[in-house]
Amino acid sequence: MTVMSIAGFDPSGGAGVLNDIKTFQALNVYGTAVITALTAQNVKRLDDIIPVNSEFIEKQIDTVLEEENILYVKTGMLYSSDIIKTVASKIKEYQLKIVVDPVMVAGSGGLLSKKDMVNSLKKYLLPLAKLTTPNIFEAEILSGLEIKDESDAVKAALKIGEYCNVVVTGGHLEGNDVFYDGHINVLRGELVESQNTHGSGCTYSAAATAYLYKSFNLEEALIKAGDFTRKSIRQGFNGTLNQFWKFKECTNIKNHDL
Ligand code: PXL
Repeated sequence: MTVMSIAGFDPSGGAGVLNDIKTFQALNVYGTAVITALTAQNVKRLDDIIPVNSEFIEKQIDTVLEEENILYVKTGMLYSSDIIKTVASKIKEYQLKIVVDPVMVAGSGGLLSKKDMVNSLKKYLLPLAKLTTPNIFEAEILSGLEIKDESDAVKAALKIGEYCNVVVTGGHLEGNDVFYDGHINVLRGELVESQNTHGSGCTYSAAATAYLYKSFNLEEALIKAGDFTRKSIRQGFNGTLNQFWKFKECTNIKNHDL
């Protein structure tokens, strides 16, 4: 039994499926990964995107599920309406539990989604989700509301909460996360001032998925995911996080002494 990330490929290693696998691994969870799109990018800029065709995405999911018993899926960059429909139908077919990270733009600002994908996300995928993890920008698009402070984030969470449980992540809310699962709960965090944040949304969502897989309840999983992400940002280097802060023999950081 294990988990799967269905997301884009960021060759810089900071976000997308590479980030998700690193996060799962650091939390001692075996990860599988289905790629929805290739990107050419680094922490500073997004150069290009090649989406994977839906038929091939289906094949990746089907072949992995032939051999692996997947309990939780985390979705990241899905790019288009077509890919969302494909993924949603596979989630239904295999009755998988999903955490949806509604990825829309890269940390560098480049667009990672087509315009029409937001409606499909709401129509096909969010109703199947156990949780969605928008940042402020994504929560504004999903709710249609402007978010300037915590009370706006609460309003947006209530709106998005019509589809599924939601946590509006607090990178821009002084580090506090607004969680709604039928009740509003503000998870107090602390804002980590750092340049090493490329992939922080992916890390948070993947960590929440790993903790849910380990049978923590939603609130516990989110508190732990927030803690894990803050520590990974603090240990980050050259623009990205380092999820391997737990390990004494850390071979994953970019400034590792050879
Ligand atoms: O952090 C959002 C994200 C998700 N998926 C891919 C990305 C990024 C950000 O750059 O590249 C593939």
